[in-house]
Amino acid sequence: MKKVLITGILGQDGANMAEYLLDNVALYPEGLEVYGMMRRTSNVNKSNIKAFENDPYFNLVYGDLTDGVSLDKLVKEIRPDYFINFGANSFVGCSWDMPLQVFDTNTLGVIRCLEALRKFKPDCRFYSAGSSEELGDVQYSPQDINHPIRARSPYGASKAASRHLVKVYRESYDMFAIHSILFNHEGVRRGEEFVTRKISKAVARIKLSIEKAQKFKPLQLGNVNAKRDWSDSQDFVRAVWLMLNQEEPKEYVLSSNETHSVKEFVSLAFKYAGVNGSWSGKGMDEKFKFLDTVLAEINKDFFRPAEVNLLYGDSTPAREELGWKPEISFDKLVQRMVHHDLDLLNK
Ligand code: NDP
Ligand code: GDR
Repeated sequence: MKKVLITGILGQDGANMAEYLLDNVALYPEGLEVYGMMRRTSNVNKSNIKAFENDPYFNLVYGDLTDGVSLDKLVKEIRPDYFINFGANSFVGCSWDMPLQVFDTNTLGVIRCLEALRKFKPDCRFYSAGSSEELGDVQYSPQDINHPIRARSPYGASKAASRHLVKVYRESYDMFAIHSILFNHEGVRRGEEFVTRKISKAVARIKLSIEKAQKFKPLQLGNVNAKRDWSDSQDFVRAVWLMLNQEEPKEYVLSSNETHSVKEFVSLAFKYAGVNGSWSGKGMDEKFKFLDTVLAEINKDFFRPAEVNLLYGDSTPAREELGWKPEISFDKLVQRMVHHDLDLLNK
């Protein structure tokens, strides 16, 4: 029986990873059991795991990346064959407001996972999610695994530090431990404060208001000229599993190999909701409008103290060496997110 322990199970990637493995249990004749770790909160939101929470091969367990005792206990009791660390404070925007908490979770949390494995299950294969935010003010495009670390946020710095730690444990203790550079990835399980989900939810709300001839507040955004390399999380979890099952622990970039602006995402989202509009104006006066109706506008509250202006990845090695191929295009991703949020509102 292969046992997989996943942190961040209530988040986007943790839930998608668990669902992918549970959907493919039949591929593992020796058996596969998934353990999803959640932290204790007063008001738990289990919406991302609703589809598989009662699966016989799934177990929900408590633990916290800021608490090494809980991680030691889980590793000792479960004795996982794979440990996938998707748990993090993953919102770049808040990382200037709580840098210590971000480092505690994202960096010390990774040491705590590695220490638990080193002490109690050193042959377990460990994966920790790294980020294109580590690359920061990029020096060349597209960015590959050799791009220098130039983080622009406490979040980016916390992930960069964790990358070094994973390398140190891999080389010092001969552990199968990898960290990979993940460019942005989204989907219908995406948290609502991230820009793609914020847009798809607002577009659905505005579409419904227009249909009902009701007043609405335009979508409020920060830097709409930022460019990101957006993929679907469901494509990425397949690649993470391939990475964990390579012979040698090699690290990769995962990306769509395309870059699009926040503005493009907004235009496409309204298009898939059947709402016409276009961008006009400059700087703080930039607006997305249909005739005189403002659908989206700029709000200074959503700007960051420092911005990563352009992310554009090169995942050719992952495609060639792992045989991974993303299946969901940028257009399809936007369409799925908008249609999902329209369906939620129409329920
Ligand atoms: P989410 O924010 O959706 O999920 C993160 C999860 O981590 C949440 O469920 C959260 O719990 C949990 N968590 C937070 N703090 C702790 C803690 N102290 N102990 C245990 N669990 C904790 O992120 P994603 O799923 O999108 O991302 C997964 C990983 O990939 C993260 O490490 C992220 O930084 C990284 N990443 C993501 C990218 C993306 O575009 N999605 C790109 C690059 C990297 P709760 O639900 O209770 O808040
Ligand atoms: P990011 O994602 O910071 O790239 O981190 P986010 O969706 O928050 O921002 C993307 C870009 O959009 C700009 N932006 C806004 N962002 C938000 N959240 N809200 C707004 O209103 C808004 N307006 C413009 C941002 O400034 C930024 O340029 C994500 C997270 O998943 C990280 O965990 C992960 O490591 C990186 O992707 C790769």
